[in-house]
Amino acid sequence: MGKTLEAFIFDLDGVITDTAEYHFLAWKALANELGIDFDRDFNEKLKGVSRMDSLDLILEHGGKREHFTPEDREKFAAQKNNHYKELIKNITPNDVLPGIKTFIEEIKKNGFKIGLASASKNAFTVVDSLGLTESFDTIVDSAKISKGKPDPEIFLTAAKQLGVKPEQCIGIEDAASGVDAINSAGMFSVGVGDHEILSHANLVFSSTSELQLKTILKAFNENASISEPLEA
Ligand code: B16
Ligand code: MG
Repeated sequence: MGKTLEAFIFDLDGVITDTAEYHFLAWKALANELGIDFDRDFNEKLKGVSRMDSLDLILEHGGKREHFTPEDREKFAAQKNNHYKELIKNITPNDVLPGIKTFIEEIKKNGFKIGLASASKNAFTVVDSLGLTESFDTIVDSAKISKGKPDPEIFLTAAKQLGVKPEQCIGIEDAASGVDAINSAGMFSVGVGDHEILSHANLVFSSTSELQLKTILKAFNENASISEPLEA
């Protein structure tokens, strides 16, 4: 028998809500203060990447990695996070990205489970402000995850918490590192955003408003029958 689908595992920033923009603004402010150029192209590399790893990438990008002590780096990360926390204070249920609420309802109506696999330590606060806490069967606590995306750990943890196998899951991501994490977890990957950036995904939609359960299920089932030998 082919694989049976049991669950959808969502990324948060850039998929459920546009906090990706707030991360960008907060990192840009810090980078500029440190005299480091920071544009949207470079910001792509930080999507889905943990706070400290993002800071290291920025310092490296500016050729300043060796200029600062671990204490300085902790201070910079805290500064960025405080700025980010200010920016997300005004999040309301109206900030859920277009199409996501209906998509989640459709998933639930069809009896699939829903998990959240966000690298953000602010995920619980953001989901709460969006009024979506009850929509998730499980939310992974990123503080308990030791390896960031593209490592599959966070997606595997979400599947485990849901009590399903990775191959029974579909992961949804806006970041290349997140798509790679889903693929390494052995799940079916759906990307939302730029087709070129998300070229490793099994299926890509240009925006959240285009997410279609029917199309995803069809692609998942086709993929399942290709990747498993047919029964005699
Ligand atoms: P925090 P996701 C990720 O969330 C963001 O994409 C990434 O830009 C951010 O650095 C990371 O969370 C850590 O966030 O500083 O709030 O702990 O896309 O995995 O939902
Ligand atoms: Mg994301």
